Amino acid sequence: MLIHVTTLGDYLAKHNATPAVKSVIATLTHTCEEISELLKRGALADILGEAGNQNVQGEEQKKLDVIANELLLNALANNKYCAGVASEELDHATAANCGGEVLVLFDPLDGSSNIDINMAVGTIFSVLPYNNQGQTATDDDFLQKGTEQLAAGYVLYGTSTILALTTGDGVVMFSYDPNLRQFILIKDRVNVPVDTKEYAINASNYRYWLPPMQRYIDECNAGEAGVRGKDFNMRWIAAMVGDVHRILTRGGLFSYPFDTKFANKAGKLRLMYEANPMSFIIEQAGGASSDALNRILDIKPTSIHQRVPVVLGAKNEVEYIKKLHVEMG
Ligand code: AFP
Repeated sequence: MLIHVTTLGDYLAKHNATPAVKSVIATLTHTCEEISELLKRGALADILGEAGNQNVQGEEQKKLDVIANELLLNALANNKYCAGVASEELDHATAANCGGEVLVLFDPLDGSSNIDINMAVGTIFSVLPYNNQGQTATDDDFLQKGTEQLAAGYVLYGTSTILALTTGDGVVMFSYDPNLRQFILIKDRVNVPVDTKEYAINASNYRYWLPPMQRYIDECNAGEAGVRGKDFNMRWIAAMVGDVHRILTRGGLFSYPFDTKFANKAGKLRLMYEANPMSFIIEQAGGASSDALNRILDIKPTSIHQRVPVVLGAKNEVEYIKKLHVEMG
């Protein structure tokens, strides 16, 4: 029996994105296949543990952070359409091919604290237009609003390897078939319900949050007897890719809100490698994304490693959290 499947290649061939966008998506996803293979072998591939150095954000790098970063960098450097690359793990953007048409940004290994405990991690990517063709790309070329993104996606390395992708025309989802060595289409219209009874937040930071966020979580936790009139469930994967994937699969609300834990950080998540691509995906699936007050995709970046508070998922919850922030000041 011949079963017809749509591979990522089939999907891209029919899709009306530019050749440059299709080509970098193919390069990114091929490299993610390699990362997925390494993760499957784990300790046997000597990829677990610390790399012994810190990234630009002062965070300890894991071996796999470094390996995934290098694999992606090398692959994109050889893609003629890619003018430059910015990574969460690099101090500055790296110029690639000055004749290129697009810039690629990525978090090579999101959720790195999960690597050594054999839990879900992911790769997040974003594609922007390159507006200085013929010149060498610099950090400044990357400082574009999220609304400018041509494509965004993530690969979740979980019990199976999943790709979620948008080029601004809805969200599609693929599952990697290790036998065929191909991503196979599993959902062609992903939809995030406007309401939910499930939230994801690192509640150990409660004392550092602003009062409106404390109030929101208090109200959720008061359940049916409280003002929300319903019981909420809580989940936290400690890898944004995993939490966003759950929201794309069964709905929900995710937040890494503003907190006062670290004086120089407005939140933990990076605008350009995490918040923008995930916000593009969530909005394209019918959800909403904000920094609690403003739409993430409208933020004009001032630095490639900028951090932002993030509230995303079910539209009505994102709106409700904004209302609390407006009312409570
Ligand atoms: P890394 O980018 O360092 O792997 O961190 C992952 C992450 O930015 C995001 O994916 C998680 O939602 C969040 O951190 C988890 O943070 P906590 O460890 O504070 O819960």
